[in-house]
Amino acid sequence: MKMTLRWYGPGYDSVSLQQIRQIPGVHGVITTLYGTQPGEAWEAREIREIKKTVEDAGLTIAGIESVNVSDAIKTAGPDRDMHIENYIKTLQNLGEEGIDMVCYNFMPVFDWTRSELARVRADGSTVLAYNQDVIDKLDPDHMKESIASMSNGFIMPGWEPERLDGLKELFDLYRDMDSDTLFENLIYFLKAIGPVCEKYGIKMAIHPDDPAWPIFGLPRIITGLDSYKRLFTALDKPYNGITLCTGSLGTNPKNDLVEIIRYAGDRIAFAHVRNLKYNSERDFEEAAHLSSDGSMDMYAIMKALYDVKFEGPIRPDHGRMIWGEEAMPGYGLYDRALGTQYLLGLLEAIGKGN
Ligand code: DNO
Repeated sequence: MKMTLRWYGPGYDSVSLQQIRQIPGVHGVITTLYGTQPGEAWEAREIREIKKTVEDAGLTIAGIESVNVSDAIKTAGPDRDMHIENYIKTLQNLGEEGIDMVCYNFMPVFDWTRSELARVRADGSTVLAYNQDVIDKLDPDHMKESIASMSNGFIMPGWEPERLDGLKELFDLYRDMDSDTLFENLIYFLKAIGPVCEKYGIKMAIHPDDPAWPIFGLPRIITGLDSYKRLFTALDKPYNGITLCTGSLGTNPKNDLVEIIRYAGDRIAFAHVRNLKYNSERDFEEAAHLSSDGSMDMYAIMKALYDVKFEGPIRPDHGRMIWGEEAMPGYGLYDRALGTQYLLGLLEAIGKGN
């Protein structure tokens, strides 16, 4: 496994590459061209530039999170094939630079969803949290204001201001869509990008829906073991891989993460490993990576990844905000750095014990 940290790129991230370089065992970053819009092609020049910036700091790009898929592709809108052509160009340009793991999601309208971005825990740290009653009362027409007041001034992935401006239109696009149609659109997309993925050895790593159940009446298709069975049956190709995100799949306590890891095996192209604490059936909050701080067994998760011989990039995920740090919610330096050391410690012990 290659331990990495997500880095949003120059101008977007409060964490520097120089800081990341000093975290023991972290040699790669997961990054993106944050300013690009879904549907447009990434220019070779821009990819080379960010690659050089990362390499000049003594690190490598271990993968991209994300090349976002446009709503036209997700809804089979009029621009679908043009956007797919652009996606293929992007993959080709990434492939030419030796980048071979691309994380993406197929969630309608919203990427991940939380009801709070800074819930205070007993130790004074703050974390992202989710309460179903709050979500049920949220008015999509006023989300822009709610998000702006919660995000410390950072633009968050999937919640870009221009996206929040067009929410009503976006909801309309998905209004009559059922999950079967959304799934068909996913397979259409994956089949179309197959040749370029195979040419460059690129693994596509679909991110699960977060939370792992339908919200705001929108369809959801990647929520647990059955979704993966359906996905791999519909397109049985090595490039059709997944991002094993414990924090997203784990929002549903019925998901057995170890069972999912064992089933998905070498289709796991990327791993996001973090812990959650369930407070009730309708409420959870994010926790430190340490098992005893939340509800998950991180040893069992790391052991399962080790057993399936997972060799791809892995990263700690959302961290708590601690020690007075001001950063994008979930993406500060300190708690994620602690997370890397804990996960690497588990791995060392697992490796030596085998
Ligand atoms: C949130 C992330 C997601 C993820 C995308 C992948 O912090 O886990 O934004 O990057 O869903 O496309």
